[in-house]
Amino acid sequence: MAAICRLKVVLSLSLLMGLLASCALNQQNKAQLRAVQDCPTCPKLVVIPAGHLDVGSPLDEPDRDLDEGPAYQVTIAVPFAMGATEVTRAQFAAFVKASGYDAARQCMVWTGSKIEMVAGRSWQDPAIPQTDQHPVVCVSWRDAVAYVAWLRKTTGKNYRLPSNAEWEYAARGGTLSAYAFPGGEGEACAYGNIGDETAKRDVPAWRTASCSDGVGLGTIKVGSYRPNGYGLYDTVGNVWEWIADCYHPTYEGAPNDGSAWGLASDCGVAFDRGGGFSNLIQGHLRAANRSRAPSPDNTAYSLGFRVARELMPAELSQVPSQPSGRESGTRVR
Ligand SMILES: [Ca+2]
Ligand SMILES: [Ca+2]
Repeated sequence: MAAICRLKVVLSLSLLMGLLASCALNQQNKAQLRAVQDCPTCPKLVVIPAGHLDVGSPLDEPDRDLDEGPAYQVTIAVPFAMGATEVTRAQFAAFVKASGYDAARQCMVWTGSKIEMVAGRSWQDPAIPQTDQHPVVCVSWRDAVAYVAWLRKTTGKNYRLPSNAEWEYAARGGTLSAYAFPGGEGEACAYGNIGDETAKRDVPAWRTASCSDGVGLGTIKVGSYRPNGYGLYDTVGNVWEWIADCYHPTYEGAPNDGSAWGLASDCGVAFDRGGGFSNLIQGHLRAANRSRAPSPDNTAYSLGFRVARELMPAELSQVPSQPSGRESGTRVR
């Protein structure tokens, strides 16, 4: 009888140790889902935590535009994934090769004295030197939407363009200041390829930031500068990025759940975020700034996009819990 009891104790201890080991493994797995990539040519994604943010700029922010207000609180209730970088030429080329998609064949480019629409310019020939690892440019909103639709079809995962609220929330990376990086505009050159003193050498008449990022008139390989607090690269500069939403001239009536406020194709007016290598006005590098595009068919040599994707239930269960305070993006009112 005593032997049987000892056996029970040993078995119970083994069971307990097994459960503890299982719990530890689950904790380890939970801590692992910070990045996702669904195929070798798919964009690398990083997990953006749930949280909340006052989207838009406060009334006293220098250089603010009217379309950045009124600031309103958004709650991102569920973590989601977002491209760590802008979509590259190689990634877009994989889509075109597999699908036969016919992308835009005209583009706004610098022609030596001004920026103008030029027939025949395209993502393959955007009038600036590029490698496969540079961001794809000269793609319209419709081209970007076609790309994410193809990703949905080939991966079975819910890819889409980021909503305006998602983009600003993710691009801020937990910051609340006018610029989503420390030190103000003079430090922007550490975080992205912007209209800088290098660009001024290419086009002396341009107004530029007072720092040097080493790149003049053109793009650079994605991920070349410091990431933000969520691990996103080039949310400052390199290329502007298409947003899913319809453009509204103010935020009056915008949804509070982080979803897109209609689609650009619904209203015929699109917009983009983050500034680019050729945009030199201080205001464009602010986290709340957005740039209206007359049509979803617009294209420009400094305009590309990044993707967003909803996380699957099994992935959501592995998202690590949020460090205290990082999710909060509400300004003191
Ligand atoms: Ca630059
Ligand atoms: Ca960018």
